[in-house]
Amino acid sequence: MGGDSSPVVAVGNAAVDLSPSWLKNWAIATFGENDKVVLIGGIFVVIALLAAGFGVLARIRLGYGRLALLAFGVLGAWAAATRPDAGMLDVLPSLLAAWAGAATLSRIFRRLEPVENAEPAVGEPDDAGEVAGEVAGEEAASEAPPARLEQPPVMLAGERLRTIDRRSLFTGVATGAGVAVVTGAAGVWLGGRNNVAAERAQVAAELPKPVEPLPPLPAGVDFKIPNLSPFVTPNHDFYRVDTALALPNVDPNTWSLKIHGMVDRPIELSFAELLKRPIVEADLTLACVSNPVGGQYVGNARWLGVAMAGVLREAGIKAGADMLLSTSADGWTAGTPVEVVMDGRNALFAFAMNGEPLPVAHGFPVRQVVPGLYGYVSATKWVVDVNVTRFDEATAYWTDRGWDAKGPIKTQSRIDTPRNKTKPGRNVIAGVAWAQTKGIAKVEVKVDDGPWQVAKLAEVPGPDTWRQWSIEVDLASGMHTLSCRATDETGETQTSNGAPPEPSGATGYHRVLIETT
Ligand SMILES: Nc1nc2c(c(=O)[nH]1)N[C@H]1C(S)=C(S)[C@@H](COP(=O)(O)O)O[C@H]1N2
Ligand SMILES: [Mo]
Repeated sequence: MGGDSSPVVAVGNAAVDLSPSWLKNWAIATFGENDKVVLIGGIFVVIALLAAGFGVLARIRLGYGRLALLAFGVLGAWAAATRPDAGMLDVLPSLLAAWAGAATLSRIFRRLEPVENAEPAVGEPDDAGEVAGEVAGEEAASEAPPARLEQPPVMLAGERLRTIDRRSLFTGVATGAGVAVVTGAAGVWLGGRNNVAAERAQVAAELPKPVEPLPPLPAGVDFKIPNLSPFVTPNHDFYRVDTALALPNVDPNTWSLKIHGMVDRPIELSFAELLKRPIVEADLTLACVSNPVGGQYVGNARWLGVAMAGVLREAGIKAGADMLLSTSADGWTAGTPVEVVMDGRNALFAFAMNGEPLPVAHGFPVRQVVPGLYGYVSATKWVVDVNVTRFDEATAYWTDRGWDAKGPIKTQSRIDTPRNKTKPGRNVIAGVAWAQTKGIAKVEVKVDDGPWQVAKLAEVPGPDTWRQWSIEVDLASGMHTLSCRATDETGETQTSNGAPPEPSGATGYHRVLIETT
């Protein structure tokens, strides 16, 4: 059972999967990392509107309201059961929620006292099956004096006219709300059983040492300029992009990684077995293909992991295989070119990030990190399975949705500061640039239509990380456009041609409009 059996999360996940790529891309671009909050908020709004609609249905006939709730529960259960990591228990929260809703609805309606001698207002709809009762009611009403004025407010509810005793209506609603809170809390508590905080602490206590520990980062990697991205992105600031609404809680004690498909010897590694292999430490910058020019979906960390190439060599990749189709615990997939992983770069099955076990949001207990490739084709979090296959035989999650099958990162640079306002006169302009596996050789900055000026570069531990840059310029008061561009160590300067993220990564120069006052 995964963490996503809550009706809201299950429906949300299904909505994410069923929605067209353009909508997903728009959501990521518009709401950024808040896309999931917006989606879940939207689902709550839809549910509230639906619930109001069910109430109206129940007024016509209580059974209709109950039926609508049940249908909604079945829909939620279907969404939960069709998740890639679903178990039988996952249908329970939706069905229980629907049952609780129907019970609350009945309770509230039972509190509406039948009106003994009121008649329905002319033209108000009533059940066709109640004609006899209606006639009888009309006869009764014609015998006794109309008592409607003395009655509490009347509404048409269920099969009969009922009055609302306000106090019992409120206690009924309050009971329903109480049941919702208690069952919701129980659901959160039950979900919390899957919480892997204790397992993470255990891994932290026994984090293995790398074969060749990296020297501490030289002070020169970081200019320490206010608002300039620090060289090392703290884990809690690291961008997060994934399709998971509820994070997979994967227990390292039961986790295993299967390597199979076009291999000589399929292997399955437990977490303990993985950690017994030679441990590699590496500074690597990860970037998302959805990152617009100047965007924030890029971060740099010091990782601990096991070389993917070593594990794959042990399995023995058969001739003709050109793709590693990796799958996460929640069923997401990425297709990574074999030759890229085997070419000697630091492609890792990583288990630690900046000195601590991977945060759950970043793939605990094990994820892939491949320098030089966008995350969608390489950086599988919560990885459990690698199928060695061929690009002409298999496709992966985002390639099925129109993105390029192979996703080499594009050389990029970004202005971090200033971003909108500054003082006239001498100013420091600073940012980061990245071209993983190639390295950054030069960054240039242009003010308005002036000449390209070469910026100062910070130190870097190697070619796989981003590189800070800075330059001092004089700015007259008024509006200015600042642009930057990077050249990688192969001598190639990033293209000025603008392209959107889809299908293979954004291009163009980052430009910011600055007002000096
Ligand atoms: N299981 C899983 N892994 C995934 C993804 C995902 O949706 N599910 N998204 C990928 C994408 S598109 C990127 S850019 C990176 C982001 O990693 P981060 O969230 O740790 O920054 O994870 C990759 N790994
Ligand atoms: Mo991504």
